[in-house]
Amino acid sequence: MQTHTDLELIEEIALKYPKKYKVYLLNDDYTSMDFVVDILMSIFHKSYEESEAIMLEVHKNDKGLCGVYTHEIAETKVMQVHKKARDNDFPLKSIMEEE
Ligand code: TYC
Repeated sequence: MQTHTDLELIEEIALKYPKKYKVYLLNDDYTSMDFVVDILMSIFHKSYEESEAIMLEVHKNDKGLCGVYTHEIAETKVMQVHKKARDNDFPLKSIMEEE
């Protein structure tokens, strides 16, 4: 009878449960509050109210969670934040961390 090798089992589990990554915004002294709210609505698809709450959380505590995604999507969100910030001359930073 055909049985699973350990490696096949690991691959099967990895396919079933892909790792997830938390994407955060970081505080700085120069990015405008309105711009951060716009980023949260346009890139992270948050409501205006939720965006304002996350922005204030970052402003007060230096870091705020914007969403949890697979690796490729998290990487894309971070890149989109950096591009939009750069295009608007703001130093806003975003980071991702394995969950
Ligand atoms: N601290 C900024 C200000 O006072 C606002 C801000 C909030 C900046 C969140 C970045 O991720 C951020 N204008």
